[in-house]
Amino acid sequence: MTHALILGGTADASLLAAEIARARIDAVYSYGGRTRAPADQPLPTRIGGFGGVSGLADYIRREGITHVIDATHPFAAEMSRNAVAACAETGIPLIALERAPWAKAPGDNWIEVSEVNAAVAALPDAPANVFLAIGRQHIAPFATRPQHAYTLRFVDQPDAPLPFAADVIVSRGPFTLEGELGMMRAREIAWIVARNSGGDGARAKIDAARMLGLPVIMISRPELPERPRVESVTDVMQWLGHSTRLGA
Ligand code: 3Y8
Ligand code: NAP
Repeated sequence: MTHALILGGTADASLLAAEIARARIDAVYSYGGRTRAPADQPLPTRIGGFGGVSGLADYIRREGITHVIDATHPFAAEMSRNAVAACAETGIPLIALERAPWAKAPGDNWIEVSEVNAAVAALPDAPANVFLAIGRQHIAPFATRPQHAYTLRFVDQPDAPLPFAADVIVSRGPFTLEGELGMMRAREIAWIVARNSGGDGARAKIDAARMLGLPVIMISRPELPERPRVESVTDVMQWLGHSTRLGA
């Protein structure tokens, strides 16, 4: 009997939850509790960390989880690493639903860097209007470059002082090309810092930057351990159906 755990928190995870609910497959959806009011899901939902690898392994055993789908974000590296370790420990099958990275298109002006400190170093010395489209958790390193006028974008209103003076847009996306173009023009944005999240929910800023001829400092994804990986909800449903057919 299938009882799947979806490690969620992305648009793809929401699409998967809808499909699993439609197929009446028994599953639970999991959020990390990063945002104040995460989107409702058509499945029983839990919110908050498990307590590391051991906490997740205990959860899997206690709840009788038969399949784990890691549909988190490519930058949710700790959750993904924990899922690999906990599924190895418990012997429960794991699959990752992970969208492909954005590929540079003709006309893109990307400066590709490996992590956020390199992104800070890639900014110009001369003061500029900089759009940091990397959320809330990893902005502190930009405090070493206070000469810039920063625009940030958060899902929720900040509940603590910012590490540097900045203007905050509160919006949870997905974002539109028109909206991104309007915002960048109105704020005379000259630089964008982004993470190569892939997917459609955040790519409008990349297309807007290309149209406006703006440089994008693109932070590449963290390394993740080897695990079975698919890019479509259909492939996950087949994986579930296949394992279910074998009575796994
Ligand atoms: C809590 C669930 C849906 C899901 C929407 C996707 C698309 C919009 C684009 C920009 C980039 C960013 C950020 C972003 C996007 C989707 C998707 C995506 C980027 C929600 C959500 C949760 C989170 C957590 C949040 C992080 C933050 C990252 C904002 C819900 C809305 C910047 C990633 O305040 C915080 O602590 C926010 C933390 C992790 C990265 C960061 O470090 O700040 N996502 N985002 C999930 C949980 O608790 O488990 O609230 O409903 C989900 C979505 N965010 O149903 O349509 O699928 O990618 N999320 C990045 O760098 O790309 C915004 O502004 O251009
Ligand atoms: P992370 O740094 O990889 O994870 C840190 C810890 O948060 C994990 O070890 C786990 O705590 C807990 N956690 C994370 N995701 C969880 C989930 N779905 N269910 C239960 N616990 C979870 O994670 P993150 O980058 O902060 O991402 C958090 C959430 O936001 C994820 O759901 C992710 O899909 C979503 N999201 C992230 C980004 C991004 O840019 N990182 C973008 C869009 C959406 P324990 O160790 O205690 O189990």
